[in-house]
Amino acid sequence: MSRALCSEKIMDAIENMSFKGQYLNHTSYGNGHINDTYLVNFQKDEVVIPYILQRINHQIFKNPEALMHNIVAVTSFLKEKITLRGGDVNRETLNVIPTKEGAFYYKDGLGNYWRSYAFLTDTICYEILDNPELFYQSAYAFGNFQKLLSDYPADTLSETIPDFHNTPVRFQTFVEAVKADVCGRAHLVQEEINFVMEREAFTHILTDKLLKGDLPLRVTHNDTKLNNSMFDTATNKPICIIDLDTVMPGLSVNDFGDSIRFGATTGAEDEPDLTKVNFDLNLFESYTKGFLEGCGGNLTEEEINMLPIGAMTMTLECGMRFLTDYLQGDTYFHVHRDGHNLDRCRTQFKLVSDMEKHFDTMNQIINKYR
Ligand code: ADP
Ligand code: GN1
Ligand code: MG
Repeated sequence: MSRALCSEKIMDAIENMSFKGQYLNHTSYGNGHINDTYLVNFQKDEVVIPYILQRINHQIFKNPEALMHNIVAVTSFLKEKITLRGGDVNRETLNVIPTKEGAFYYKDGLGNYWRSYAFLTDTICYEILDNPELFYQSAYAFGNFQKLLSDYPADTLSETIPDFHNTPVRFQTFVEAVKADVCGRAHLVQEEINFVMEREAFTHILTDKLLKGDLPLRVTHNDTKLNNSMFDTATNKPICIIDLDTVMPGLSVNDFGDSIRFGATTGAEDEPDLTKVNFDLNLFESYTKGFLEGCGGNLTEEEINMLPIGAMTMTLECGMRFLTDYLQGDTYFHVHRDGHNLDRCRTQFKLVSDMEKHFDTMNQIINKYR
């Protein structure tokens, strides 16, 4: 989409949302890799009202209608639980702002899907942190999110991305991308390709356990990055779990693992200097403690046993997905520079190597808090 057209389409979407007051301005917002996110400001009676407007990435989410149905159903369910615990439904879950026609999304003339949320004011979104206490808090929130959804009727949820965390399927897609090599980049990343190939057997551990019934299928978030939890500026504790596009049946250990790969590190996900990227066992310990407490005794023995494998699987899978996207020409994740996906892939593989070295210590930490 060209910039001018894009701006015109954004204004069209804004006009179709039931925002209150007069339009002031809008700007690109956040660091999500998938959707196009905007902050839109309106003014009513001298008060500025901010909104989040998102163009849903419908190349990735093929059925935005079913996706929005999931989100509205899940947030309604969460609101009942939040009310029961005496919480604030306007701050502790996402609130979809309907279109002027009362729908949960707006489809424009070009086939783009737009949705809007109330903006969570007085919150901070951390992209990276080195503070174990804050990471503990994030872990508690993601664990508790899963606990709150433990009695959600899973069969009513649509699978918004099929095989999202099916790591062996991700491996196959990666192998096909290497074979096809549509951009002629494979020769540049032979070391990274070998890194994945050597770990094929590892990619099957969790899916095999799921098939055998050793791990339960639960309703999970599936994208538990630190920047998908919003911290309250007043308390510096997470107030709301966001980015609910991938809430669907999944494995609890993957929710644990996805947070670890993004957060239990000394470097950013896309840090080009790998000497700055190390697996941080202190942060791992804080997250473990918080997640197990947040899950509130809901996890089985085997789920707890598998937490370190979950961390390694999600880190390897994510690195493999970045590498696949690099090979396929950067069509999935938003990129902001040449080689961006390759830098991201390398940080993940660095962390996998570190985790392999510290596997015994990870297990000892898990045993301390089980
Ligand atoms: P993506 O799927 O692209 O990651 P997200 O839904 O996570 O999109 O949104 C991207 C970023 O926008 C978030 O990391 C957060 O910083 C910000 N954001 C999203 N929703 C809200 C909200 N309701 N209030 C305030 N900020 C938000
Ligand atoms: C994407 O949407 P965002 O930026 O929170 C991706 C995750 C990856 C992550 C890597 C729907 O998350 O699966 O782990 O990037 N989301 C989707 O940073 O693919
Ligand atoms: Mg996000």
